[in-house]
Amino acid sequence: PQACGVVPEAWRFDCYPERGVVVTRELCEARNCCFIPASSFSAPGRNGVPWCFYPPGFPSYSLVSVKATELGQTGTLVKTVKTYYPKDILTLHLELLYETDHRLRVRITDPSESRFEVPIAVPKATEKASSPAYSVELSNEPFGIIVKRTSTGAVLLNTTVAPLFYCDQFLQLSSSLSSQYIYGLGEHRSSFLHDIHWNTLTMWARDVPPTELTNLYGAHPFYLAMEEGGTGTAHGFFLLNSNAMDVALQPGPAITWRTIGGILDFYVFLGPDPASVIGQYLEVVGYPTMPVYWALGYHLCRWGYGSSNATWDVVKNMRNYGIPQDVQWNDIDYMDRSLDFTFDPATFSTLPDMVKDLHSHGQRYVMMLDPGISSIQPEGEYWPYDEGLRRGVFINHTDGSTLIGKVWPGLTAFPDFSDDVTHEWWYDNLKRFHDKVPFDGLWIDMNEPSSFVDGSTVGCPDTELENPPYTPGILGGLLRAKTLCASAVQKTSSHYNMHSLYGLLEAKASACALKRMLGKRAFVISRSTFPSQGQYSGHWLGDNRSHWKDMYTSIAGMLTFNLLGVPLVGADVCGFSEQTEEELCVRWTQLGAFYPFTRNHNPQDPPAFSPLARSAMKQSLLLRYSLFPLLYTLFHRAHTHGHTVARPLLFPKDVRTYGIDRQFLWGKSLMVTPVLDPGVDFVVGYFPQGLWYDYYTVRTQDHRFHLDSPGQSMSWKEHVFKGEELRLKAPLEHINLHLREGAVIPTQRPNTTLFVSSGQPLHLVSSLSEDGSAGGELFWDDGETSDTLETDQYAHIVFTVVKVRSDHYRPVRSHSVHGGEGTLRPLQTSTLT
Ligand code: MIG
Repeated sequence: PQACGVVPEAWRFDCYPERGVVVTRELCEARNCCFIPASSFSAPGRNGVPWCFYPPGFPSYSLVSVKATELGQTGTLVKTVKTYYPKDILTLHLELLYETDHRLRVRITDPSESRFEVPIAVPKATEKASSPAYSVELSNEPFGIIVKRTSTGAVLLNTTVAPLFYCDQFLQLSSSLSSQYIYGLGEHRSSFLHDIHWNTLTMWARDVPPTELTNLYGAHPFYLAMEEGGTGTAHGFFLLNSNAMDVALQPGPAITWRTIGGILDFYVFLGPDPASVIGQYLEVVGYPTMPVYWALGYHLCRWGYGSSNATWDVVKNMRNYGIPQDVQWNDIDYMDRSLDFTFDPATFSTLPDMVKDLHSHGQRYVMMLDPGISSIQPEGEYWPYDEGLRRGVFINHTDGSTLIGKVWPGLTAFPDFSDDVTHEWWYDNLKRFHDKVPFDGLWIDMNEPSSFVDGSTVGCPDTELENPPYTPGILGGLLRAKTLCASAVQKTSSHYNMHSLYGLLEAKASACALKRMLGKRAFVISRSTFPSQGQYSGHWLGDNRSHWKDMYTSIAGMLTFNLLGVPLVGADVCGFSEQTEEELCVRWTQLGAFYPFTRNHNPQDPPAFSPLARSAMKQSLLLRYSLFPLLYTLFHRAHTHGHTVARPLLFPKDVRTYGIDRQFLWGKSLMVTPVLDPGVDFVVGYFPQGLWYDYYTVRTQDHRFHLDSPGQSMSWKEHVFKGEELRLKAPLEHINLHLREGAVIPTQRPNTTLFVSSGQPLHLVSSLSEDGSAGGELFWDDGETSDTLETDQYAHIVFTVVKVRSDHYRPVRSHSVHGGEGTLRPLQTSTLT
């Protein structure tokens, strides 16, 4: 092909993305692509300029007819030249849906045969948007869609940059990006701001300790983008597709979505600010659930307590030291021979008593369940399997036999949570177990699903689903690596299509069962996740290590899951694998006190450390508990408006904040600047423009800002930041917190459980802006009844500080938006002082 040389490196779209192939000129030209070894050193393929790329004019689809519809437009796409992959679909149906003024949906489907679509409920528009913030241009030859922001003319999407592929098992769509500022695209271990320098992010649920450039436990094909030009405007893009896929970022800036099934069904969200982009995305996939209050307390867990008495001892120790703890957990070692819905009759014989003791202290109990159900117990001895077989709940091979894999209990079958029959069976199992051990919530692990044998004990058939013409860059190189056969049969569709939905559907089954059984809000924490997960569960970030680096990357993970609609998220505090050290564990407990979900997992509970460390940990947990009214209110905002709880320090007008992931906010006002390095007693933080108060001093009414440099205390009034870095004091027992101007936040005197602290008087902490005003709010209810909003059993109070003449007294006015003495059924009644 001619004109290869005119394609700038940054705009070369990979024509040979297959791994494990040395791409030669011959192979490349057989695809009618350009072959130019890149000028700068880079290996051909993954992490550099592709040597084999599409020439301008590579055959693609043409748009042959367009007509207006009630909601937008439809059109037909045709193609005459086949691609180098099998089963091109040469005629396609295009549908543009102007769903709201801020949301455009585009669907490209096969008009002659229906294809797999992700089984999650999305809103159905009934009317075309009347004044959309976007305009759509269609290019006919080659076909492409160009979406612009009407107000600025910014191009948000332009799919004409590379050919469109639509083969049965290879669908590829490329687009220019409006800037290099891309966030989201979980689940990966990376910085919060993605690197677009030839960075391919693969999605396919996988059990693996978080590693860079590897597909991890969850799949989230959504990104948030800040637009170029300092306008501060943001938009979002969501590809509603669950198949294994690559998302290739390149410096163009451009993106390529390469998925091996389903349809192309995507949304563009117009924002215009990052928060509203996220809200618009969550309008589609669902707002996160309102957590039960104790979900926000401190959780302790360990793999290998070994006995219920050892577990109980930890709880008692925590009580003796007066360290807050709401929830005690057990890992798989509570089970009898790792069998779900059993407990070890010898080592965990006192488990029911321990749980009762927790309850009598206002504490809760959560234990692990794995999806694999042992298939090798003698008939009549293990109800979950026997009954599961009877009801046909397990995933099968194509020949109808039960697929058997291997997990902790040995050989196991896997429940198909895409089937309602399975939900009923899951409920029955939970109920039977709950009659023995009255647990309060569930920890669902290994639900990628993970299996220690690839595919099944008898392998997998050699079919197109098992060996697709193209396999994205998944770890292990095969779809079945450490999981089930792709060809396995589930009620809704093949495992090939359903794999990455396993954790979502198990969480849904678990949350629904808990709610039905306990009559309250369900608590579920899931390892594998998919869009809309937040409706059913929270997430922990998996098997991190006790390393400083892992503590740092947890912030990006937490922020990313917040923008993906799973705000109840945190990493294993102090690290999961390897041995933690005291200093690390203190710093991590401080940071963890500001994870929306804070759980210490492994042999490193606070009482295990020196008095100094223990007291520092205790202080940070008390601090968290004192902020519970704020945290709870933020979760209410997430639940009702799709807001984030932990939020990036992303100030749209300040490009210097775009990459910050060593600091973050709770809501819009409380800034957390943790220490992330060993051996230091200071930390450098960025202060965006405006007035910031040191939380500890404002809390005690002393408006002085203690600065490390230039060496003296400055009055807060003298320090309006212009957007600058500051070196802050951070001795071991201290985590820096700052309150942004204009806030009123509700707090409470802390205690060792949230049940007790929520009965303490409420206090307001306010940080006035320069004009003397401030505002905030409180949402309060009984903390555990479902749907208190719908049933009017809550209070919502708005606080405002208004300017008066006196400089010293600025009364806070509170205004009850809803509720009051009569209707309020709080956890415990609190008074406002
Ligand atoms: O193969 O249940 O991520 O938190 O302690 C390991 C044992 C299985 C992985 C979880 C981890 C848990 C561990 N599990």
